[in-house]
Amino acid sequence: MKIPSAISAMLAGIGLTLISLWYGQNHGLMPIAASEEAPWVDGLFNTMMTIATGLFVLVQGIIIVAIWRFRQRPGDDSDGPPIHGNVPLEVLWTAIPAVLIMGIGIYSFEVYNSMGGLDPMASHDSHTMQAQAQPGAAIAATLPENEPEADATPSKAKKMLALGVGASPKTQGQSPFVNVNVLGLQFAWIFTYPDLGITSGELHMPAGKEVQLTISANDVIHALWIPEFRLKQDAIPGRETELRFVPQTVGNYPLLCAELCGSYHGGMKTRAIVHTPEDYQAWVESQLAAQPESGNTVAINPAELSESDYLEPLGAEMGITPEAIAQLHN
Ligand SMILES: [Cu+2]
Repeated sequence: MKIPSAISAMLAGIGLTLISLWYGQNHGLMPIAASEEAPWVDGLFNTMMTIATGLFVLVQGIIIVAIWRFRQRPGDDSDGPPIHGNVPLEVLWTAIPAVLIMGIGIYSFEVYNSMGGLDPMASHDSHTMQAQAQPGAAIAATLPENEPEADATPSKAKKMLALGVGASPKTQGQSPFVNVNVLGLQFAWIFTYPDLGITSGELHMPAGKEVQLTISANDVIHALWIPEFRLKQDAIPGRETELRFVPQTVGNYPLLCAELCGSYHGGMKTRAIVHTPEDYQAWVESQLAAQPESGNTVAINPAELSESDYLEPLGAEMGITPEAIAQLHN
C-alpha cells in the first residue's frame, strides 16, 4: 500500500515537532540554575535549542531522503532537469527565518530588559572617578564643566554610560542588599565589601538577597563569569561595569575569567558561594573578627629587592649572615 505523500509529510512534520520540543527541554547542556535571573536565560536558550533542533533534523532529513530518492539508477546517464530558481520557495525560506529571528530578537530583548540590562543611564557619579585617575582613559573622561547652560541634560551628559546588568524594572530605585567591588587583575579576582570593610578572594553572598557587583580591572580586560547564574560581564581597565542579580540556590559555584587575559588566564578562577542568610551573617562576623585592628600591613614586592635583601630576613632565621648570602649570589 502506498501512503499519499501529503500524509507522510504531515507525519514527518509531527515527528519533527515532537523531537524538537523534547530535545529543547532535555538537552542537558546547562549547569544548575542558581540565580533568580537564570530561568529567563534558560527559557531563551531552550527556545533557540528547539528551533535549532527542528532545523537540523529537517535539513539533514531532506538531505538523506534526497540522496536515496534521487540517486543514479543503473544505466541512467541523463542530466538532471535544469531548474532556475523557484520564487514561491525562495519567498518561503526567506520569510520563515525572518519571522524566527524577529521572534528570538524580541524575546531576548524582553529577557535582557527584565534582568536590568536596559538601564544604561543609571550610572553612579563615582563611576567617573577611576577613569579620571588613569591617564590612559581619555576616552572615558567627563565633559568639561563649562558646557552651555542650554544643554537640557547637563548632569546626564557628565555621567558615564553604565555597562552591564543594572537594576531591573522591578528593583528600580531600591538599593541592593550587598555591594561588592570586584577587581580583576592578572591573574586573580579580589572582592571588596565597601560597606563591611571586608576583602576576600571568594565571592560570598546570601541567598535570596539582591547583590550589586561593581566591576573594574587593573591591567587588561577580564570577564567575570558565573555559569550557574547565567551572568557574564567584562571587567575593563579605566571604567566600571556592573552586575545586579539575586543568587538563589545555596552552594559553591565556579567563578571564572572568560576573557583571554594572559599566560595564566586559565588559572584565574575562584568560587562564588551562596550562603543561607544566617551562614552569610556568620561569614561576615568571622571576616570582621579576622581583620587586623590597624590596617597597617605593608606588602613587599620581591621584584624590587635585590636577592640578598630578599633573603636576609629568611637567612637570619636560619642563622646565616648577610655576608654569606652575598657570597652565594655573587
Ligand atoms: Cu582574566
